[in-house]
Amino acid sequence: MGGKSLDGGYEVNRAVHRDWKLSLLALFLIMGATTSLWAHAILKDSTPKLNSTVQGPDFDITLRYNVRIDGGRSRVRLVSPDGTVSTLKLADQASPDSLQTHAAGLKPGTYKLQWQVLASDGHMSRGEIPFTVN
Ligand SMILES: [Cu+2]
Repeated sequence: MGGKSLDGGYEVNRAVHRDWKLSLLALFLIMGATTSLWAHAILKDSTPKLNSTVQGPDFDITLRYNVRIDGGRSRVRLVSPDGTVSTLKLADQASPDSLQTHAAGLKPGTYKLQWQVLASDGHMSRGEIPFTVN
């Protein structure tokens, strides 16, 4: 039982199997890297713009991305100067790559928008937009 030729054959089989798994892993890594290059949501433009000053107390907020995003699974939160965080109610998407909402009753000070969006490829991205209200 278990002669040299059988053992040898087993070793070869295992080596081939391992190579096949490594190739598959490499393929998935390459696919993942490629996908992440073109499909994650990247903020292209916003109102207010990054580090800009806007006139309060009320103004519209628009965030535009490089890809389609799922508005139903995206969130925009407003961080007030005192650290209070409130979730802004999103309007219906005017275009598939953008989010719209509205800020009301803001006193002068420094604020931050925290966004979290689900891109069309199923990946979440998040970011912050600091801005000032006059
Ligand atoms: Cu992605």
